[in-house]
Amino acid sequence: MEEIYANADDVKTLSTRSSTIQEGLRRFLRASVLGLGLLSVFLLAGLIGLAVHHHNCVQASDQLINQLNASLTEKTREVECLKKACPERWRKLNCSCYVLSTEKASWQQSRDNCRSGGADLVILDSNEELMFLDSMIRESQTNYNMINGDTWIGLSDTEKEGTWKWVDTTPLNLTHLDILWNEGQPDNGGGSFEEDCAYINPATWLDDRSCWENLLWICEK
Ligand SMILES: [Ca+2]
Ligand SMILES: [Ca+2]
Ligand SMILES: [Ca+2]
Repeated sequence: MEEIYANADDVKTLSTRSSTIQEGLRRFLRASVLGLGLLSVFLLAGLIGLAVHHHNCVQASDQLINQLNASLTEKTREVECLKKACPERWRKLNCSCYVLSTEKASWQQSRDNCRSGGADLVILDSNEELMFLDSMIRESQTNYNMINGDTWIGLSDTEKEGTWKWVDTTPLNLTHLDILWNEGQPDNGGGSFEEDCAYINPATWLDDRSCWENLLWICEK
């Protein structure tokens, strides 16, 4: 009988130990899962951080390459400009060559004359160019004793009345230039002959004039 009780005690002890071991295992597993979960979160955060860093680095290097390319293009253009030679009698400013006529012609004839020399009637792009043209015309007025310095430029509204376009088809925009239409101009002739071609005098204001009239002209190439 005593032996049976002793065995029952042993079974109880074993059962208690087994429960303790199982509980320990469960805690260990829970701790392990929690630890692995935390580790995964840290790893994921690290990977995201690395990916963002990599993305930023790629973006920064792309930006740098674009800047270098733009700078190289600009420098190449500057070198080409410096190397560019203008024909005899032509004057150079930055990347362009200019010549002012010594005779007078209609706007279309003036343009044809420019084009036969690989140029076109001048397009006003900058105030520096305006000042340059102004001095060219004034100098010519003195040298050739030309009282009237009215000079055709590459601007007309022949395609559509009131819509002024340069000879390269870009629309007129005077906002960045120190030149305006003369007072009351353009007036398209004010009811007499139609005026569809523009001239400068010398380069201080603009006016429209009948294209068939004979004026000086400036070519640019
Ligand atoms: Ca120009
Ligand atoms: Ca007109
Ligand atoms: Ca006019």
